[in-house]
Amino acid sequence: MSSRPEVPLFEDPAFDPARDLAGVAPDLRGFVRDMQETGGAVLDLGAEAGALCDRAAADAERLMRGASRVQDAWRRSRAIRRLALDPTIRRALAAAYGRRPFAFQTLNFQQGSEQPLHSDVIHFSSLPARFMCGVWIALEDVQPGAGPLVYYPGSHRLPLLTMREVGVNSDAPGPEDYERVFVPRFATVIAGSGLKPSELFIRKGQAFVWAANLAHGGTPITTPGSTRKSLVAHYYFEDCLYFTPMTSDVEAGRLSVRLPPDVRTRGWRWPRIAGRRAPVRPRAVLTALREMTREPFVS
Ligand SMILES: O=C(O)CCC(=O)C(=O)O
Repeated sequence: MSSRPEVPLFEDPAFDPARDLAGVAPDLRGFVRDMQETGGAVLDLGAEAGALCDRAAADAERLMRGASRVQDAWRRSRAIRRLALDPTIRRALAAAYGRRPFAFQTLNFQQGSEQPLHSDVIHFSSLPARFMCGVWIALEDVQPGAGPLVYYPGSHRLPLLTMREVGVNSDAPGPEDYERVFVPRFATVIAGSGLKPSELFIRKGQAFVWAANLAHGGTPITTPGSTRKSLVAHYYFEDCLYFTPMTSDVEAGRLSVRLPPDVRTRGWRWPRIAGRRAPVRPRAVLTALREMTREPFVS
């Protein structure tokens, strides 16, 4: 993997299966093809994953102390860290993106999240664009009524929306603009796209990979008290610039550049542009330093 593509392999508008799948290992061609066609694909993590999922679920529950979500439990759970570093996932992502991935964040859920529809790219973006993805790992079989993940196959091909494009006229947008303006506007865009939703029913030890711009969210929980134990790991790819569009003025070129943690090394990744280290504001370095020593937190 010496030359770095500027577009993830499966996101290339000129993707040609006959040509582009020839360089992909035969057992991963179906995965890459699914990513290309729908923006999401299922992976089986193998025979040992079931026991690891049980340990990850127990660790997450202990760290949640009654809450329903914990972020970055990988810092305190070997099982969660091992799942985020799973070699099957890393190999598949490297094949689909053409760059090496690294996990930078984990989220564990005890119940369905009921999160509004969104695409991750407003939270975690990169230059070159779209070198980011989420991986949703089922820590138990997903049951109807437990608020399964919903996603819109094909939505990864829609244009990437910025805060200004949805109507936030600010050079320093923030989370409140996201809730108030972005979320409803995004729902309207998806409703108007003509795309149809799919719900995700996968088994313990399976993982669903979603492309950075794939629209997804949590459906309502219709069986009160049901659990939907899951682990979401977010990945960036090597040698990119990493930034947060939600707090950036993309059109003006004012990007909230970040130094994402690296789950494998427990350090961080310095953002790079065209093979060189990118300049980073001292505040971003301080944030990264704080992140390195932060305990998992619940919400
Ligand atoms: O698990 C879910 O219901 C949603 C998770 C999600 O949207 C995310 O982590 O980005």
